[in-house]
Amino acid sequence: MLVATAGCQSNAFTRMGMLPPVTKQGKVALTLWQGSWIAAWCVGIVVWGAIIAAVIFFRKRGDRVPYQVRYNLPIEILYTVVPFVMVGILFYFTARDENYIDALPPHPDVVINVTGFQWSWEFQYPQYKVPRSEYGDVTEIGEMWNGDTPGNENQLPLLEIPIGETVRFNLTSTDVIHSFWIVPFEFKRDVIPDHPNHFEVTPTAAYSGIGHCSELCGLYHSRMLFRVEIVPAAQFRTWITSQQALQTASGGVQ
Ligand SMILES: [Cu+2]
Repeated sequence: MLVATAGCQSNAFTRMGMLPPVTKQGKVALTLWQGSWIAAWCVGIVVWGAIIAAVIFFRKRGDRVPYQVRYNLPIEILYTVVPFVMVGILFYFTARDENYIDALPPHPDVVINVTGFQWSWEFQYPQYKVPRSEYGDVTEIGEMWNGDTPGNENQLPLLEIPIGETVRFNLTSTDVIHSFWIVPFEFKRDVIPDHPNHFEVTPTAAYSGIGHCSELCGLYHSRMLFRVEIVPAAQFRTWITSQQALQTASGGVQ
């Protein structure tokens, strides 16, 4: 079963539109998504089969009025109970997986304070005294996006996280509601003013891509992007050291 699921997760069709997951939690979300599709297909096949059987076996064969029936208690009980059972099964697996995905183990290896604002992101690594991403000034962002020239990817704020360690995200907003979305996490969470949100992931694979805001938040919402790099732990530590050196050089660390 595990082997079958692992095999399934590598195929674009069996992932039903999802990207390959890059975290433990993403794998769980993907498996829930696939399981829901399998359940939906099973229900669909039964329903389509019943419709086709009715069309074939109970079609009009003459002018005689068909045999009329009223009340069939066993069938009425069946179609009341079966949907409850189906909802119960979907509820069980969803609640189980949500609890896993939402779990916040007490001692994360890496903590990142994410601040969303119109229209960019700031990433702070408080454990390492790396107080902000190297880019993230809102007026510069505005200028950067003026005109039709696409922005330079290297000017986007950078979020770098290590493979195989637990990473805690603390999400806050300084203005309106945003939403923090890294597509292959198979997960997003709202970033709400005066209401800190949290979640934790354990990255399992290297990844390099673009993260998004997924809550319409104003004029430049669609351009509220950031770079994501998931790298081996040693490379992550080297990057942290280089960030600390940069901060010291610019004289800006408290
Ligand atoms: Cu936003």
